[in-house]
Parts: sequence; C-alpha cells; structure tokens
Amino acid sequence: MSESRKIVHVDMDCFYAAIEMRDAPHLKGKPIVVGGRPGGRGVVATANYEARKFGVRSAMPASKAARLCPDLIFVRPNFSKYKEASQIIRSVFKEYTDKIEPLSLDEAYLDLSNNERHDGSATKTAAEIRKRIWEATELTCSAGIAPNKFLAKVASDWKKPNGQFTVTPQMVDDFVRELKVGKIPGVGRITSAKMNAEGIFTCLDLQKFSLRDLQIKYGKWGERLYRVCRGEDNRPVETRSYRKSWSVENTYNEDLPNLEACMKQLEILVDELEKRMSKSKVVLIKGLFVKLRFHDFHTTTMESSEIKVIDREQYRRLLTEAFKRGNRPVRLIGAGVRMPEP
Ligand code: DCP
Ligand code: MG
Repeated sequence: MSESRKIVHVDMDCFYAAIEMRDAPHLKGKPIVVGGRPGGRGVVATANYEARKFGVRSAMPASKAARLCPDLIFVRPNFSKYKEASQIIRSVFKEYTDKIEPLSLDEAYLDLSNNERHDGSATKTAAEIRKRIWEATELTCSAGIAPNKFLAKVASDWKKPNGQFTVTPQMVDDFVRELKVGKIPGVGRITSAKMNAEGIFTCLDLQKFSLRDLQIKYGKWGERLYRVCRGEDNRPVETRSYRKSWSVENTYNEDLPNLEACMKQLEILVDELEKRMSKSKVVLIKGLFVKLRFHDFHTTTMESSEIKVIDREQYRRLLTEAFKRGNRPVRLIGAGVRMPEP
C-alpha cells in the first residue's frame, strides 16, 4: 500500500458557459449554451446546468438545442477568455506540483503522491486547490482523488458540479464493482449499448471475462478493459505540452491517379478530422495543412497559417497547390491543423 499513488483529476464545471455567466451576470440562472464553433455549422460547445435540464448537450446541433429549450440563449465563444482562464488554473496547479498533465483547456491530472500539505492528504489538498481556483477565477470545478488516473477521472464526475470525491485504495474494489461500463473513459454510447445487450452492465460483469476473451472481443482495447474493470491503471501522469498538430492521413492500396481522385479522398479525411477534433475538444487552430506523398515517395506539405477554422475550400486549395508540385499519382494524403502553444 505504501506504493499507492495519489492522483487528482480536476475538471472545470460547464467551463465556457461558466465563464460567459461570470462575465455577464444577467445570464445567471437562465439556460445558455456557448456554441457555433468558429466557422460553425451551429453546434453546442457546452451548455450550462439550467440548459442541461432540457436535455441540451455538447456537440448537439444548435437547431436541436433550440427546439428542446425554446428560451435558450446562445452565446458566441470567446476563446481568448477560455485560454486565459486555463492559464490561471494551470498556474494554481503549479503551486502544488510539477507533475501536471493537461487534457484540454479545462481538465488536468495532477500527481500529488509527494505532496506534504495537509499532512499529505490529497483530498484536503484538492479542496484547497479548488478553493484557490475559485478565488483566482470565480469559476468552480470538480475533482476526483484516487490511486490512478482512470479512477480519478471517473471520480471527478461523481459530485459534479462544484464537488469532489475520493476513492481510497481500500474502496477501489467496491467502487469498480458497481461502476457502469459507460462510465469508463473511452467506452462511448455505442460500445456501452453493445455491452448492455450482451448482459454486461457493470465493471463486475466485465471482470468475469478472461484477458484472452476480452482481447478477442475488443482487440487492442481488451487488455486495458481487463485492467480498468479491476480498478487498475498504471499510466503515469505525463507532464507534457499540448500537441502541436492534429492530423489524419491515409495510404491508399492503389495510387490515386489524378487531382480529382485526390479531392474525393480529401473530403473523407476532413470529415474524419472534424469528428476527431470535436471529440478531443481542440478549439484553437492556428493553421491548416495538407500532406501528399507521391507514388515515388516524394513528399510535400502545403500550409496555410491564416486560417483559424476547418475550412474545406482552403483544404481544396492546399491540395491543388500540393498536387501541382508533383503532378503524378499519389499514395498518401494527410489533412491536419496546427495548434498554438497554450
Ligand atoms: N467542448 C467543446 N465541444 C465538445 C465538448 C466540450 O467545444 N464536444 C468544450 C466546451 C466545454 C469545454 O470544452 O466547456 C470542457 O468540456 P467538458 O466536457 O469538461 O464540459 P464542461 O466543462 O462544459 O461541463 P462539465 O461540467 O460536464 O465538465
Ligand atoms: Mg468540464
């Protein structure tokens, strides 16, 4: 037990919406969403808790949200404010540990294993961190405190908003037995529905499968599932900077003969890129790029640094330029975005 770590997962409460309510008090108590991504096709980035009562959720089309909640107030996002708040929060974390792993603007893991404050109590220290964040930003957050990242992340959701929950090493077994599979980060609605259809509802149900069964059922994921359903997760808190770029690429079984064929594939790649980015909550973009590898492996990248949103027209232009550089069959296309340092 002395080896046990103390990991804290901190997650801000309805982050963008909370900032907008703080800065425009007349919005308080009313249902609001922050939405319409830049370049937007009108998607909800986040909803405050009043709006959530109507079923409004992140990633929902704005039109649907308006239908669910007729009095819904739409606020345009102000990313520079979110980034500023994120930096302040980060500076609070830094007073407590150097082992910080940011997951997005509003979420981070901290490793408090070596913390000596409050007689080494990570629970009390987390409460202090939350109080300090409130004092510095007037924003509330929730925290999970546990022996590993998986449990800390699940626990930060337990008493949301403005609460915290600790899973002590002694509690782990009981905690996971009851835990619904849909609460496992990475098990989305579809996987969880599939599991339920097979009679798997809780982590205890998953524990009945052997490692090999799970590997056969879920491939690479199987081993991780085998561990987390027992409350095990040995991933370290990785102090890292934000990713600098995000991209999707594909190597084609048969070379794409001309620009037209490349254009068709580009659309598919950009669809995929959009999908992944909305899941990962990437919000700040400083440029776009397209990468082409010709059949002779000559590789070229075209960048556009002015564009702050996923702009299909711009991608098509970049592809056209890149293609001109080689003007021969293509074996790989990549499409991506560059992100600024936070
Ligand atoms: N976000 C987004 N698109 C999504 C999900 C989130 O743009 N599909 C943005 C808006 C959120 C922020 O990221 O404010 C943080 O995401 P969370 O999932 O942590 O959601 P919230 O902080 O808004 O709410 P909660 O209180 O549930 O954490
Ligand atoms: Mg949050």
